[in-house]
Amino acid sequence: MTAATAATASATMTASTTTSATTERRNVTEIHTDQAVFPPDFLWGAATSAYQIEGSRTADGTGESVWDVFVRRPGAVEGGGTGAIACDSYRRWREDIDLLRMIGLNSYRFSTGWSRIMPTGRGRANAAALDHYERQVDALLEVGIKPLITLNHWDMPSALTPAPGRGGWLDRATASAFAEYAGAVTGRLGDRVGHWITQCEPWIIQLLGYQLGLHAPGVKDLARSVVAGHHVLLGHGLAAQAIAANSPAAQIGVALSLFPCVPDSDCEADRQAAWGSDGYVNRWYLDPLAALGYPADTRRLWEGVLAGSGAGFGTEDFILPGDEAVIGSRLDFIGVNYYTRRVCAAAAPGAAGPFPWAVVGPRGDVPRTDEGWEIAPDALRDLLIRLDRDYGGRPLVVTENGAVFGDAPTHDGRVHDVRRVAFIRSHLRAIAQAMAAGARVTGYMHWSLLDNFEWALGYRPRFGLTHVDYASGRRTLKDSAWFYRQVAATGTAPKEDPDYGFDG
Ligand code: IFM
Repeated sequence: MTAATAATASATMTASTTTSATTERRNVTEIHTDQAVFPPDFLWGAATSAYQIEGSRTADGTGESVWDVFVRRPGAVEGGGTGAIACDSYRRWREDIDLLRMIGLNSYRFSTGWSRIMPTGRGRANAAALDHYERQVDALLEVGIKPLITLNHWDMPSALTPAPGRGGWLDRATASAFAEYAGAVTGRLGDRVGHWITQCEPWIIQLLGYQLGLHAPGVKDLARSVVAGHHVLLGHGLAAQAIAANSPAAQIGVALSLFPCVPDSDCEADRQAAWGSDGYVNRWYLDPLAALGYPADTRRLWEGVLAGSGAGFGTEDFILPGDEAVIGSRLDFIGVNYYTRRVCAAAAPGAAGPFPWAVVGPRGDVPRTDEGWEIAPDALRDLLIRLDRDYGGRPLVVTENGAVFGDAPTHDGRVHDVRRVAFIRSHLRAIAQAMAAGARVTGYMHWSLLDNFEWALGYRPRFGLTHVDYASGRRTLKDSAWFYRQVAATGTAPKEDPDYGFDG
């Protein structure tokens, strides 16, 4: 995408929205910066999640999670992978902290296991699991690493899903159960942890967990997925109240999977398609969280989908009076999980499916990760500028950004993942450009510290700064980790791919 088309897309979005929190506009074509220098208090971190790295699924009285159940479905996970061992981090967490120290990071985003702490979903919290995370938090703080804790990174207690296709986020009461859990964790750790991320990727939970059935709990029901998505957001609002009660100074946010939606062409139909897709993927979550209420255009879309599907209910049946106020009651920062963009065109006349757009790109010979995702750092720059403009200038934390590159250790024992180095460098420069344009970006958490369990894709895709040999659990810092170490140490992202010294 050229700067000119980015500016056009950005302008289109602004012109179409009626909910913009600020009238200030910035012209992305005017950004020029050769110096990617970050402020001294910038959070340099890496991210993981409990189910993806921990293993030890029954340790310390851990309860069964929806993922423990889902991985048993034949064919649910590529290669038959499960979270039984993963990176063995529930036992090897001290080694993981050593990795963070070796990379020189000052922050670490990880999640507490929901089903470990609330084994039966509700009621008494499991003290042994809280002790475990308390030890981890204290050890991080001791070495000067700030913990950013995610509360729901998808390992809901299976006790909250009483039967296939029932319960979970389909059930309004799950939002209260989640707030109980948030209260239990922050009751123990709220005096020491400054950043809380309630939900990880509400859209992905709704899409993969309830619309397409590709993630736990494996529900495949478009109409009811909208109900689930609403309850995830309601859960954020209720949890935020519980966190604030225990930790008044806490910074509370949500990690949103944000995919900039850009039109395939300049024609009006494609621009409308991109805006519609943006509502479905991004604004449906951002707007209510930022106290703007659900966007009217996407709500109309869902009304049409629900009516057309014969669901027998409309949005007013589950978005109850007062819900939007709860959802929008607290958002101190926006967590940005950015991987790639969506190129959208108007759906072909007569095309099957409920949505009036089609994701048609990227087209042609664009740079891609080993998973085929387009590498598009400029879209991150534009996204950050837009978030700053449209959502009240809130602080933005890049809570995830990363890529699948399959590099393995070579004869010299090192992992020369030079494409990940280039990926990190280009995305950091994009962030710096957004900051130069005024966006308040306060941190960058690379996904991920470790190669780990990539959900339905199992252990094949490798996202880590650290290579994990799953048979032995052995960790090897990749070249990208050494590069990132230089960045964190100097607070500067170089313009060119570096000739980095790997002394380690
Ligand atoms: O591994 C996931 C993570 O759990 C949520 N965000 C996207 C990552 C890569 O797919």
